[in-house]
This record gives sequence, C-alpha cells and structure tokens, in this order.
Amino acid sequence: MKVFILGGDGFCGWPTSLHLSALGHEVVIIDNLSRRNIDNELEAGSLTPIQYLGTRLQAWKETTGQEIRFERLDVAQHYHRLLTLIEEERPDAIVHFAEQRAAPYSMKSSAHKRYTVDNNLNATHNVLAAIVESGVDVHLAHLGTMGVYGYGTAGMKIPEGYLPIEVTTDDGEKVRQEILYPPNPGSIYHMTKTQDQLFFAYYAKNDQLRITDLHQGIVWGTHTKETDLDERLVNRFDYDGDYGTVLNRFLMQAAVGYPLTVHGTGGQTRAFIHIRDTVRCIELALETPPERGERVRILNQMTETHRVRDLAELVAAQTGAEVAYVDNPRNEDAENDLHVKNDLFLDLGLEPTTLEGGLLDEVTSVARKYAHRADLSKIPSTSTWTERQKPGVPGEPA
Ligand code: NAD
Ligand code: USQ
Repeated sequence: MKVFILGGDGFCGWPTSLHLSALGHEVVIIDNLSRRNIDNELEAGSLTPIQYLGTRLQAWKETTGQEIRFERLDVAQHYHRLLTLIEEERPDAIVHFAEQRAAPYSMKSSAHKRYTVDNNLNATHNVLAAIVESGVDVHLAHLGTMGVYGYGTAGMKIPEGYLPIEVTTDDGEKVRQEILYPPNPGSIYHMTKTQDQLFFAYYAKNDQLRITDLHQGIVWGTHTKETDLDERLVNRFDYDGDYGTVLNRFLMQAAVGYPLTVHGTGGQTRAFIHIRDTVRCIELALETPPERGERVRILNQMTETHRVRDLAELVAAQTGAEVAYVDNPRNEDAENDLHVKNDLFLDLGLEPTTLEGGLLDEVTSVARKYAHRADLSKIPSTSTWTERQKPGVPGEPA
C-alpha cells in the first residue's frame, strides 16, 4: 500500500517509515523538520548522532534498494500543499505523528503553550479536512497518548477508548451506551490530544472517515531491526529535561554516572512500550482498518505499566547507578495506580518486548556507546507546570 508518514523524521516516525518500507509498502515522509529546529532552540541534541534526512534516505536506498520519498511541508500551515499531495498521490493510509509531543516543552511559557496548541490542533484538523476535500478513501492512523485518560483508575482497567455507561431515562428505563472515556489531560500537550479525539469522533460520524487512534504509552528504546542495518539510519535518543522521557533518561543517566532523576516520591505509574513494538503496532493497525461509517477505532498501544521509582531501582540494580529524589517540576499526582487493557493488539498478534529482557542491552548498545556525546547540563528538567513552582517564588521549592 502507499502510506504517507506525517512526522516521519521523528523518533517514532523514522523507524516506522523504515519498517513499512521494509515490508514493501510505498512510503512518503512528510515533515517540516520542526523537531530538529527545536533542538537548535533548546541547544540540546539527540544522544545518538542522527544524520540529515537526505543522508538517512540515501543510506536506506543503499542498504536495501528501497526508496522512501520526502516532502518538506508544515501540515499545520500548508493546507493546500497537503491537499494536493493527497489528491495526486491517493495514499491508502496516512500515519499521523506530526505533533509537538513533549509535555515539559508545552509548559515552558505561554509562547510554547500557544505553539503546541496551534501546531497540534491545526495539523490534525488539516489532515482531516484535506482527506474529506480530496474525496480519497484514506485510512488515517493517529498517534495519540495514554495521557488522554489521566493516570487514575476507578478500580477498573482503563478500557480501549470507550467507557460503557448506564443512564436512567426520565421514565426509569435503563439505557446502556459507550462514550469516549472522560478526558483528563495533565499538560497542554496532553490536552491537544484530548481535543484530537473530538475531531476524530466528529469526522468519523459526519464524513464516515476511517480513523484509528492509537493511545500510546511512553516509548523507550532506540533501535529497531531496520535502524540497526546501518549506523546512518540510527534513531534519535532524547535525554534532555524537555524531550527526554523517563526510562530513556534513566538509561542514559546510568551510563554517564548521573544520579537518576526521580520526580517527587516516584510514585507515578505510567504505561510503556518499546520502539520495536511501536512499529509493529502501526503495521498491525494498518492491516486492520475500520470500515467506513464505523466509529473511531481506539487501541491502547502499551505493553506494561511501571511505577517511576521501581524503574529507577531496576536500572540502579542493573547498572550500579545512584537514585536521586528531586523536586517534581510537574503538577501531577504523587502516587497513582494504573491498570490498562491492551487486548486488541495482543489479539492481533503483538508479542511484547519486555523491560526485563531489553534494559541492559539498551544501556550498553546505546547509552554507553554514545555517552561521550552527552551534555550533562541539559539533564535537569527546568520546565515547571505552574507559576508558583518557578525557582525563587517564596514558600515553594526552588
Ligand atoms: P518527535 O518530535 O520525535 O517527532 C515528531 C515529528 O513530527 C518531527 O519529525 C517533527 O519535525 C514533525 N512535525 C511536528 N509538527 C509538524 C508539522 N506541523 N508539520 C510537519 N511535521 C511536523 O516525536 P515522537 O516521539 O516521534 O512522537 C510522534 C507522535 O507519537 C506524537 O504525536 C506523540 O504525541 C506520539 N507519542 C509519542 C510517545 C513517545 O514516548 N515518544 C508516546 C506516546 C505518543
Ligand atoms: N519523570 C521523572 N523523572 C524524569 C522524567 C520524568 O520522575 O527525569 C516522571 C514524570 O514526572 C512523569 C513520568 O516520569 O510522572 C513520565 O514522564 P515522561 O517525560 O517520561 O512522559 P510524559 O511527559 O508523560 O510524555 C511522554 C511522551 C508523550 C507521550 C506520553 C505517553 O513525551 O509524547 O504522549 O509519554 S503517557 O505518559 O502515557 O501519557
């Protein structure tokens, strides 16, 4: 099939593009390279030496003989270019990764909040409007987040998108229905993903678009089978205080001898998935599109849940790293349980890569190998969720 990968130069999009190309699909990457510009803004970079996109694509061609095309455009701004591409190329599927994805970055200032809202909401809405205007029957698969649910559970497993409810009507009749699980975002970034869900529900209902929304947990790891083929194909590895996610940060911190930065008590429980399983999930989602007229298909794309302090202890036990409990710059529950259903992907044949099996390999093959590239001054997370958490505000942690 022909697949557009929006955001195909990013951490999830690049290995997905390679994986789908290796499977024989015709892949077109669409990206505005904004993530690389944010590296310039933050003066931070990937731990791994990622190459220019042109070099990456050339390396893929030399290694496999497969060609991946690239169109540089801003999905949130260049609506007509996007529409023309869909009309001319008539893709079977579009995978949409093209959003600003870091919660701390989205909370840095009002400018960052506004950029995240403008970019993410317009990108998602432009894709939907362009599919409708083009008249092409495209399956849209979007990368959403587990964070749309919030991280609590009312003593039950979080279902895959829809919550069964029972309503008592005015005549006393009991009516059962399923509604979108109540959104409970924990950052401006996560809030944009809850709004994306409403766009999808509306366009599936009004225009019968075929949409899959993948509620993904925190992605860890770096390599996939395809990125491993040539050093020039290496995936990005973020470790800085804005873009680095918790487990990859701990792995890198262990490799450079920096005490593991557990926020608060580390009682936050989150869902995780390895990047190899991300690319496999996209493959599975594209193989099983919803029918026209069906409601949005929502799958929880995660394989295990862990408490942050347990992760730190696990990494420390395997590497000898120290654990540091630091003030939490975020506004989030200090402790939470999290139980999540992920039956849909398991039923489709996903065989999860477990943390237990892959952690040490990740430390040695990536974090230690590239430790010399680390800038330790970029590790602290300085983006605070509220004004009162800012350093120097009396009575609050500095
Ligand atoms: P990333 O920042 O590495 O990649 C995003 C890519 O999209 C970048 O290459 C960027 O240049 C591009 N992009 C952003 N806005 C664009 C625009 N307006 N037009 C064109 N291109 C644009 O992020 P990632 O980690 O690969 O995440 C991809 C998607 O997966 C995001 O939507 C994110 O919310 C979701 N997700 C990621 C994780 C994770 O742990 N990384 C977990 C859950 C969900
Ligand atoms: N945390 C630490 N120490 C650190 C970094 C983070 O204790 O050094 C804690 C945070 O306070 C938080 C948890 O670890 O409680 C997760 O933080 P994170 O930065 O790993 O993940 P998050 O901000 O939630 O965002 C990431 C991706 C985002 C995706 C989301 C999935 O950046 O794109 O949507 O994971 S989920 O968490 O399931 O919502």
